This record gives sequence, structure tokens and C-alpha cells, in this order.
Amino acid sequence: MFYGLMKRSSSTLDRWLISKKKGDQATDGSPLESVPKGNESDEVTEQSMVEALGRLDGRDIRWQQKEASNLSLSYTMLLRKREADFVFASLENSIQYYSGELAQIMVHGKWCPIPRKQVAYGDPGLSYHFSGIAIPAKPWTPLLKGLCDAVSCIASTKFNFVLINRYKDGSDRVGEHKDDEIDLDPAAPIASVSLGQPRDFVFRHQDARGRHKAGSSLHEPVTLMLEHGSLLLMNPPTNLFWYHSLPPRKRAVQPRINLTFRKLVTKPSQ
Ligand SMILES: O=C(O)CCC(=O)C(=O)O
Repeated sequence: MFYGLMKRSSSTLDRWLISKKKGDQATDGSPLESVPKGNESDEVTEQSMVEALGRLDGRDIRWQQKEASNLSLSYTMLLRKREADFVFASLENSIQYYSGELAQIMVHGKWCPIPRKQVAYGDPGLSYHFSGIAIPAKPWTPLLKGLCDAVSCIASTKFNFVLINRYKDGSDRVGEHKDDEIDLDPAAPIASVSLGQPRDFVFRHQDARGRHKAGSSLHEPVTLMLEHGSLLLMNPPTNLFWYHSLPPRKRAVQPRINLTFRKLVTKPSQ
């Protein structure tokens, strides 16, 4: 089945949608199509999943590309439904999210609880600094390392860190921000794997915000629906010019997990 790229206008946003047949899980285009080896009825296990990820060949990927002024996005379905279901359930059973100080961010000089849960995994000693906090990486689990290696191979980038966000439902969200922290290699993409509830992901150009609103007509917002099992690459220099957010959505009632694989350039602390 072909998942075509469709562009159409909505009231305020130019929506970039991935079309699919009703009732279909948008997974036929997944490069994991033929794995794990064996019958479709074979149970997916962590080992078979990690092995399947290890066999992924980035050349099989059918990307859908969105380009605008200093924006470059590549989108594909990475996992079929059953593998995406497996990874989602496995993360739900195993991930312990941060609490306390690591579950707060500094907004306009005040500490606020984040409207979602977050945690990070990565290479030893790495921490990611943003919004006034330093998020330390927990040691890789086999599944997260398998995903990181697969996504690294696909994106031709050696990622060393993943930030995991969990949204319990459509009231959880991420406000507009750029991923342009000094810890990040500016030449590397950020690879975003989404699982669970599909959610809108909105990009707005920096010249189309606040007092720069005059630029709105030049830079239309871009909205993507991030599907269960999808992979989005935010390629450079997108994060230098475009803000992104995951806005609240009343109709989204199921939980969602998002993993953003990143290449940190800071040296591990001693
Ligand atoms: O949940 C998402 O899809 C994106 C999260 C995000 O904006 C980020 O990690 O920078």
C-alpha cells in the first residue's frame, strides 16, 4: 500500500498528512516488513525485536519529505503495528520516569511541573541541559539500545542519548521550543520515534511568532500527525529557525510515548 503525502489547508494550519486506508495501521511501508523471521503469528519478544532492529536496512526506507525555508523533515513508518505495540507495552512495563526536580522546568523564572513525564537514557555520563535543568542519562536497556542503533544507522548519525516523553492523554503536552541547546551537535538530525496515541506536531517559524507575526504570511505553520510506529527526522537547520510543539488535544484519550534520539557533543562528566 502506498502512503501518499497530501497537503491541504485547514482553518489556521497548513496540514501535512499521511493518508492511509481506513482501518489500516500505517505500517505496510515499514522496513521491518519481513521481520521478525517466521510466521506472523510468532510472538514478538525483546530478543526477536532487537534482532529485527539489527537487520534493518536504511536503504529500504520510503521517506516522505517536507521542505520549507530552513525546514527539512523526513517522515516514515519505522515499525509495523505489532512491533510498535510490543515496544510501547515493553516501555510501559519497564520505564521509570523522573520525578521531583527532574520533572520540573524553569518557565519565565519560575519552576513548573512538566505537563507530561520524562526520562533519558544514553551513553555513560551524559546529561542534557535544557529549560534550567540537567537530565542525566540512565544506562541503555537492550531494547532502547537496539532502537538507537537502528535509528542511528537509518539517519547515518551516531546518536548517544534519548529523551523519552510520556503523555498520559491529550491534556499532556509540550510547549513551543527549539531543540537548539549547546549540548547538541548542530550538524546532526534529531530522530523522533512515536508510539501510541497519534498526535499533531506543529512547527512554527521564528519569524511568525510574537512581535514577528508579520512573517506569518511568509512562513505557514506545518503540522504533522505523528503515527504509532513512525519515525520523524528533524534535519539541520530546522531547529535553528523553527519552533515545535505538541499541543493539547481533547480528542486524544490514549497515552503516547515519544523518543527523541539525539547526538550530544558535551563530554561525559568525570
Ligand atoms: O513528543 C514529541 O513528539 C516531541 C517532544 C519534543 O518536542 C522534544 O523532545 O523536544
